[in-house]
Amino acid sequence: MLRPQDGPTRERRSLAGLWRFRLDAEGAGRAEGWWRSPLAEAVDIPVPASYNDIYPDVAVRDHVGDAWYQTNVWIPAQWTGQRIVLRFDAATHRAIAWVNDTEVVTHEGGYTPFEADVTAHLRPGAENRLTVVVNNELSWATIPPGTIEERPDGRRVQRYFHDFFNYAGLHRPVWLYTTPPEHISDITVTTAFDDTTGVIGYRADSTGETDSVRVSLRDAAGAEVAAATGAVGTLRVPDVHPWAPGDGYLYELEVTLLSASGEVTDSYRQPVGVRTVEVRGKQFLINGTPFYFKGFGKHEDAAVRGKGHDDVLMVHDFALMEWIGANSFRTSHYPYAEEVLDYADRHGVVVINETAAVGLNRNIGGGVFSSGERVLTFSPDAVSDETRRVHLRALQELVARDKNRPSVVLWSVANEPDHVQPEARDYFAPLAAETRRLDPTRPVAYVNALLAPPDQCVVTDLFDVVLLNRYYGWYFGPGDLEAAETALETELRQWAALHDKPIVITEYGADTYPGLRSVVPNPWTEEYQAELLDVYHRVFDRVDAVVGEQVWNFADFATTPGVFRVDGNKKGVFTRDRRPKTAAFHLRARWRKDES
Ligand code: GCB
Repeated sequence: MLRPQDGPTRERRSLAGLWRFRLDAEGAGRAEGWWRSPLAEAVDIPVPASYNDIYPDVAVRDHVGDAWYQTNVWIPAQWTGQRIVLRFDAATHRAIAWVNDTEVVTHEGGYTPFEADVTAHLRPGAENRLTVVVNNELSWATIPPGTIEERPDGRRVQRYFHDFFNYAGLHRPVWLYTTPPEHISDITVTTAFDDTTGVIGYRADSTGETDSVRVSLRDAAGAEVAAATGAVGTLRVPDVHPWAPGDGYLYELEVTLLSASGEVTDSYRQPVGVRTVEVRGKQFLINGTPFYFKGFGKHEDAAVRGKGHDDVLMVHDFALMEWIGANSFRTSHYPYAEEVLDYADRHGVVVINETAAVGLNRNIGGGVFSSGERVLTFSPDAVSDETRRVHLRALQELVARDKNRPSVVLWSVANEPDHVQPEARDYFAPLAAETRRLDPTRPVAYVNALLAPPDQCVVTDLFDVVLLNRYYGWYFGPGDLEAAETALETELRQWAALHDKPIVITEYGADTYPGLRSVVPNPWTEEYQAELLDVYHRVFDRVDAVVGEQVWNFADFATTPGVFRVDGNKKGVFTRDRRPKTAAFHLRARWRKDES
């Protein structure tokens, strides 16, 4: 799916700003047709942002159900004759949109874009009304899943099994953009090397029947290095400058659509990073060179704006990651804003790209393991065939969105699902197969939680890389780092003996209250976090199959309240306002030790 872009044949308009907003817990708006007139009893709401923390009101923060957004937009008369598209970069977790009185699009899933051709419904040269209802309810038929508790007093409370706050709303930009009626609808690129020559396969999809396609590849200085005609083809670039970790070198592929008479109908510029990814035995190779992941599991999370995308915070986070020596991160636990992936592409930051399939496990709740009898996760009343259909669709949308990104080196289909119940295999086999079919160029993995010893996992052989979240010394044996060191090493060696696959530790860490200090390593102190990380690092350095370490978490983040959480999850190496804890300096010393 192409992003909106300005260019000789296209124009885009951001709809960021203050919209009108109204909560609708009873769902009256759908029956009463609230899109037909100016939203009554509305307050201002900023877009993009999560709505939950904008007002000091528990009814807003903990709202369950519909929330209505509305704005008015002037459409320039010059847009007449163009195709006009309304695009939401995300609406969490589902939405319906109307232009004036007409419903134009509906979408399920809170973290991938969707759009509608609204040419027939907008009036150019006039003011138009745009209304969106966003709904945040989670069930066993949603990704992520959840359940709604009906209280005796009539309140409905959302429960979920993931450990981050269920922020909702229009978190990401909303656009109106134009394309010519006949236009480029999609571009796919793949890259390889023939010795020092870059080989770029491309495919341009378009709507016009009689059009022809011309492509031109320019280097970062703007010089053309290859060109071709035809909707499908291959370009060769001698002495190619590869995209590599730490070196986000991008070429630009300009695709031009020509009419039968040779006039330019449409054009689109697609960034291209030339690189390869391969899993060979226990190694993870980027451009044929073993790669070691250093970095974090992150969240899109900040005070007030919740999951609202913000360029200020994004650039700051990337700057802190560079300061600390990180070369990678995981989009735990949902696809991040496209601006974030753009930045990673341009700066050579490596990304493990994850779907929003978090919490597919009835034996863990919010990172905390239940101690009782094991319950069934895969069953008609929990994770069912319907869940799998929604999950599959989420995967398809993620690959469609991010398939051309050099930063993305691995798809993560789920975080910590139940991988022990035999039915897990039937659930994940088609998802792994479909991801490979959609994208044969990248490895596929799922993220494993410590539910059982390695030989009891029924799905690892379906995947290419072993991704492990481990909490020895925290949830398992809190306070005992000696035991943690032994248990971690024993387990990692078991994985390495069972599977000829690389291992990345995608989570390890300890909750840490900033400013709490101790001369002996006590849980929750800054010293304990730093020492726990040091212990893990000693083990990683002794086990060859380990090809990466991503600390949980980059920064403290909001969760549902609970006795295990102090104003949110405190496993951040940085606080929520991005101040370093002691562990940050330990990580920096380790991750930048090769620099003089
Ligand atoms: C996990 C989850 C993550 C939690 C973390 C924790 O295993 O993947 O979402 O936040 O543990 O801190 O409990």
